[in-house]
Amino acid sequence: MDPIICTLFEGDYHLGAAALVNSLHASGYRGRIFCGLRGPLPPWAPSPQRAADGSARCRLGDGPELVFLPQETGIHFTNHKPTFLLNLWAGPAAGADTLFYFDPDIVAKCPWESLARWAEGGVALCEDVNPSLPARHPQRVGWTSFLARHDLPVRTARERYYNAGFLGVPVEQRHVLERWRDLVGHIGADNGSLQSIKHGAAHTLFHTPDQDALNLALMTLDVPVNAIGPEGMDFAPGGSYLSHAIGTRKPWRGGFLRQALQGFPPSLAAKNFFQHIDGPIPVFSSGRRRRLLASLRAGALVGRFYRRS
Ligand SMILES: [Mn+2]
Repeated sequence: MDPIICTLFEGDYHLGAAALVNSLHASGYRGRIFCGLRGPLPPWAPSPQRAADGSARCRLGDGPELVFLPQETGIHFTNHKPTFLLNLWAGPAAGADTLFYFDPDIVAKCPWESLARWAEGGVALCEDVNPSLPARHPQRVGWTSFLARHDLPVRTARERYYNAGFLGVPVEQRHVLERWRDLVGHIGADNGSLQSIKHGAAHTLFHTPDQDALNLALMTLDVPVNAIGPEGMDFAPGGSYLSHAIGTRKPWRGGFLRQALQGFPPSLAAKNFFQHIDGPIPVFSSGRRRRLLASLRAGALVGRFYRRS
């Protein structure tokens, strides 16, 4: 079976998911996109057909087909990722040769063929904002002791730190997801909770539990990683694959002029989000669209003259 794409969203992240779907449509992807969600179906879903099990599906013109799957979990969605992917493979996406996950604050910038190639023979990943995490970094030294306590020896010396907002997993490497899920559980037990995306300070052993767990999983396995540097998500200039609007200033919430006056001009990811707001899913009403674009232009103008040093 062909590759499958999935994402997870709740609250106003459905606006980001709509832009993600539009960007995948623009890339030429015409397969299925599984949307795990909490709460009601997004208002932009065109005439969804509901099934008895609570799921719903709809098709966007000539594709892709969207399948909405309500998720019953109390933990933060970011910590739910590996379980969600494994459930897909065990159920509605059974037989898929590759599973791609995208955060709803990501848009694709390149043709689908380039994204599909990313996961050939290895786990597709992108390096994070701070991409260097040497094998003997004190953080990894702490992680190694943690792994030993759970009878998991380090099998591969990793030097880079990957972002967990996007990944592509070929079926031969599905065990990465199992290890990732188990480690999210172990870290949750250590931290006392899986309710939040961040925990403690940056030097805390597990500051970003789900992403740290993915990086730990890679230390314990000898799977090949097909990686792009931080430019792959527009964390650095020169990228051509994805754009990832990380942090709390989500582009669909606007406020660009105010942020620019505070020294935060609109990010490249914010600008790329607005490349994908029109179709096939209209993400905003025409009035809201106009106000957001005016705010974006004003923020960009201020940002040319004024930025935080
Ligand atoms: Mn994200």
